[in-house]
Amino acid sequence: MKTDEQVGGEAPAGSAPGSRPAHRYIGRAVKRREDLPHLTGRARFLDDLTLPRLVHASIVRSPLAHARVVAVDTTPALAHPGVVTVVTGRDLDAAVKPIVANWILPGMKAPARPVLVSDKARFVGDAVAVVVAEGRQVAADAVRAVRVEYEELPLVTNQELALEQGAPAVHDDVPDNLAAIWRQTQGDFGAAAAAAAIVIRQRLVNQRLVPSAMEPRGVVADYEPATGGLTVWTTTQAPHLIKRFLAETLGLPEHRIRVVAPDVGGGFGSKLHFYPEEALIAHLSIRLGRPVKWIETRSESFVATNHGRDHVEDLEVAADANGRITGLRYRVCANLGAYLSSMGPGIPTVNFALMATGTYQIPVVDLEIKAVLTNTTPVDTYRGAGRPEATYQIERAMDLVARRLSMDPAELRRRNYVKSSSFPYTSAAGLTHDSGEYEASLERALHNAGYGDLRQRQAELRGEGRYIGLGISSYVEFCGLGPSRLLGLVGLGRGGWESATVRAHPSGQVTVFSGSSSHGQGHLTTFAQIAADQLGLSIDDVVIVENDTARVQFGNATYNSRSMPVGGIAILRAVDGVIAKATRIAAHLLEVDVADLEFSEGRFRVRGFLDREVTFAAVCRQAYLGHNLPDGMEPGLEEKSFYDPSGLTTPFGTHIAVVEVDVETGDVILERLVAVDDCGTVINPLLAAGQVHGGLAQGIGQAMWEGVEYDDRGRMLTADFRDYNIPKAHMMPVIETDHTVTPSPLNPLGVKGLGEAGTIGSVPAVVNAVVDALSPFGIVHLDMPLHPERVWRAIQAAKA
Ligand code: MCN
Repeated sequence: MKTDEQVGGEAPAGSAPGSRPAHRYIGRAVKRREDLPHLTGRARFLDDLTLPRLVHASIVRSPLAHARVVAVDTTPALAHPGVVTVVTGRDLDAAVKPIVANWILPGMKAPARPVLVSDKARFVGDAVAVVVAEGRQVAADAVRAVRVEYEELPLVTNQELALEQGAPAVHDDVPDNLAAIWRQTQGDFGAAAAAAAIVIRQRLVNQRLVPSAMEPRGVVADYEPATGGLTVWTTTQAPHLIKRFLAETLGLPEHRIRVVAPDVGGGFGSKLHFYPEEALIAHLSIRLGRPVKWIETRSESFVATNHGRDHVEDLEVAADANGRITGLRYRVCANLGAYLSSMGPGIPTVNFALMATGTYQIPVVDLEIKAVLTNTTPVDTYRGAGRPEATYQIERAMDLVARRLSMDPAELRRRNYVKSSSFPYTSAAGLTHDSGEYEASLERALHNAGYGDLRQRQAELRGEGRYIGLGISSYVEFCGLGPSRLLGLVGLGRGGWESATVRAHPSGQVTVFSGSSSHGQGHLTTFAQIAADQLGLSIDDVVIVENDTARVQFGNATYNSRSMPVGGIAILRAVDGVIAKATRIAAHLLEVDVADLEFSEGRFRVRGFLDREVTFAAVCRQAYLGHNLPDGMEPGLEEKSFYDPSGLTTPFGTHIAVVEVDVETGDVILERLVAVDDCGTVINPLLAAGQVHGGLAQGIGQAMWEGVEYDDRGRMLTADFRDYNIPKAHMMPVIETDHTVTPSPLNPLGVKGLGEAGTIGSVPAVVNAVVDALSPFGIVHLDMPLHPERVWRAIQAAKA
């Protein structure tokens, strides 16, 4: 591990071709290149797009959580001036295939999702019909004129109730609502528990969350009948995957489809998946021969865009008298909503299970996870996707054990960490951790927080009737989903690679085409840092192109914080290919062997000769002139890579929360959040800190304020920002970020992902802090969100 001050040190100048040159940009706080268009109002979001003859779609959504669709009368809507057409589920059936999950678990029952329902609606917000009109407001008005006759059916929103005998079936072909069971065991938990000094049982709830991206979803589709070409602009994190799913769902030739993600205002995992609206709007454009636009309203977004989390977990943890954890048993019930979204089935099962033991060396794990269908909005990836839920489990478990043994929670963690000499380390949960320094991360966070002093202050303040609390959370997660073979083994129907093409122009400047798809992460800056350093160019000589399947070769997507550890390495490899060819051209021009050349700062020099050199730009020029190339070499200078990583990278860190609880009102004041994160080599500390800040806001939001509630008819009680409480700036604590650097051995840059660290580490830190503050009342656990009423009631109950 290196500390902050050592990050970004200069490598010796003048490296041989193929070795890593000096870092001029990597490790530096280069300002975001993508900000200027945003700050000057020149960014192009989906709704900025307009086309000749554009018509607007608005969707009729079910107001009922479970209902048979008896009849749909479109006549009054069609009579509206300006309405072009109204299409119902029955009109669609033959033309558009239903959407299927992309993550298929063994033995899974996978009911498909119709693009518009024709038989029954399965959640409030399910799409029943669509109105297309000349104007957006006309379409929205005409939606209200579509008369749908429903026969209301019994419903179930809670996953545990959905498993009870006689519960209403969300899908007739899954009568017990149980889509999948994931079981994993290592060792014998019964024996571990029998031999343990203590066994603690605790029920933990990871409530349902709304991802709340700043920009709701939207789609514009434009079909050109003369060529059969279809262009779809969509607010997605995964344009290349959407292209494939569009072809499969609409039965179109994939090579005639172009998908573009314009500027996208955040996604947090919710814009990763193929949604019915993408198929629907594309189909409407084909049907009408006109471009069609659909923009999700904020109210629609609350019900129609995927939710996250929604786990109920029964935890058992066994430990010896010295605080060594000897076994874990989890019984989890996960709510997947009314349909299996693309990655939905794998998040609470595979993703969660791999993280079950956290940063600790725990020999015995016994997991059973039930993935359940209910009459609610589908649940899929939300920043962290399974890893926050698992971290919450294990980090609450650590505090519960520490409390029972009257041990300091920091000390308990020290006793259980995977030791730094043990890497690569394969946990009992089956995850190989590539590198780590868990104890060092803790010590740094304790130091930054001033832990010892805070504990002293806590004791003093208690004497004055004031209750401050300290919460620690040490997390590890996995990033850079791959390799492809692993994804195949766990049933995820896509590759684990990422692609890049590096095109050197005759002038010596470079365009990099990446299959990743930035939607706020700053790839135009960080990817350019990587390419510019490797080529010895100014960052101004590098342009990054993403998000357009017609311009970029192929790609996967931006998710699982994979862009740096997978997409970044694809760029590095393609750059290596360009340098290798350029070196051969340079050797030819200088009439020396390739081995006699060294490449640095954009120049090929003959070793030992100060005046014998040729610039990268001159080589590029010659590559395209083709006048003087080595025999048999093709002109041009462009290379590509489909980089498939050899394993997962495992970033880690420690977050410490400091709270004060007003025991009269139950109000929690989150005073400080101290975060020490380790994502290996940091490409850009400024953007990295921004990523951590954003993630912390969402993690703190879950711990303190956010949560979806349904009424007994399956209607969301928290379906707008008055009732669904995301953190505002003034609600945020002082955030203190720092990092350690433990490079990944799996890639030449030593990078790991970072985009989700904030949501993964912070949630249990905050909950642990509040429970710690209230420990004098005998409170050992509180469910999230920790709003004042819940905290106050717990205090009253404890006092009683
Ligand atoms: N970074 C770095 N050094 C590293 C790793 C990352 O400097 N070793 C910085 C870079 O600025 C990089 C950014 O962090 O551009 C994110 O890189 P990475 O961790 O590889 O994550 P991805 O680019 O693949 O982004 C996905 C991740 C996920 S999964 C969610 S969810 C998420 C997130 O990123 N959603 C976001 N961050 C988001 N940020 C914004 N603004 N909006 C979202 O929707």
